[in-house]
Amino acid sequence: MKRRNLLQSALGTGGLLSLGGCALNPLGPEVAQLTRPLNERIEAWMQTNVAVPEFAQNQVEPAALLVNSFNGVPEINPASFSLTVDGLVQQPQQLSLGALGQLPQQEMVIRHVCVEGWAAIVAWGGVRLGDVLRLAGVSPLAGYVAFESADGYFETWDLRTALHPQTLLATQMNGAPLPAANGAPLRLASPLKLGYKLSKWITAIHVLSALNPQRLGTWEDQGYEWFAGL
Ligand SMILES: Nc1nc2c(c(=O)[nH]1)N[C@H]1C(S)=C(S)[C@@H](COP(=O)(O)O)O[C@H]1N2
Ligand SMILES: [Mo]
Repeated sequence: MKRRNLLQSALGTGGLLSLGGCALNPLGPEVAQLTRPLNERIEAWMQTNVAVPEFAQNQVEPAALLVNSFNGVPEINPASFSLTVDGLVQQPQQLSLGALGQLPQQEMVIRHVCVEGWAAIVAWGGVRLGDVLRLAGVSPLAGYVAFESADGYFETWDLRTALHPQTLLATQMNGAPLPAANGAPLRLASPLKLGYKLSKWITAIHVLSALNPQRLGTWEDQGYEWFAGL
C-alpha cells in the first residue's frame, strides 16, 4: 500500500484530502488552503516514521537527471569550503568537508522528481542532515530549517523532514564525487521532497523557530508550494 493511500484510508476521507505536492485537489484551492496545515503536520509525521522504499544500484538513470540551475554554477574552492550551521542550536558549527567526511556515510538510490515534468533514479552518497543537525544540537523550540546556497538559491524546510534518515547532504552522485553542475561540494538529496526543495551548493543552514512568509524559498516566493512532498 502506498503511504498516501494508507493515510487516506486511516483518515476515512475517501481520498479527498490533498496531501502535499500534488496540485490536483478535487475540492478546489480554498479547501486545499484550509486543510494544508493539518496535511503538512500529518505528512511530516508520516515522513519521520516511515522509510521510503529505495531502488537497486542497477536501476540508476544517469542520463535522465537533467541539470536544472536558475543562476549558473557558482565557483567553490573545496579546500577552503565550510558549512555553517547556526540559529537555534546549542553549538553553532563551521564544518569543513574533512569534518563532514568523519560522520557516518550513507548511500541511497531514490527517484528525483522535478516539478517541470521529468524524473530520474539517482544514487546519492553523503551524510545524514540529521547527523549534522544533531552535532549542532537543535533547540526544542526549532521547527524549521533554512538553506542558503552559493548561487543565491534559498530554501526552507520543516524540521521533521530535515531530520528524516533519508534526507542527506550529498557529496557523491552515482558512485562518483558530486559534479559541480549538480551542486558540489554539498547538496540536499531526499526521497521526500520535489526537486526544487533539494538545494545545491549549500553554504549555510539556519535552524529557525518560525518562517518568514515573505521568504519561504526561491520558487515558493513565486507561488510554488512550500511543503512539496513526494
Ligand atoms: N542552488 C540551487 N539548487 C537547486 C536549483 C538551483 O537552481 N540552484 N534547482 C533546483 C531544481 S528545480 C531541481 S529539479 C534540482 C536539479 O538538480 P540537478 O541539476 O542536479 O538535476 O536542483 C534544485 N536545487
Ligand atoms: Mo526542479
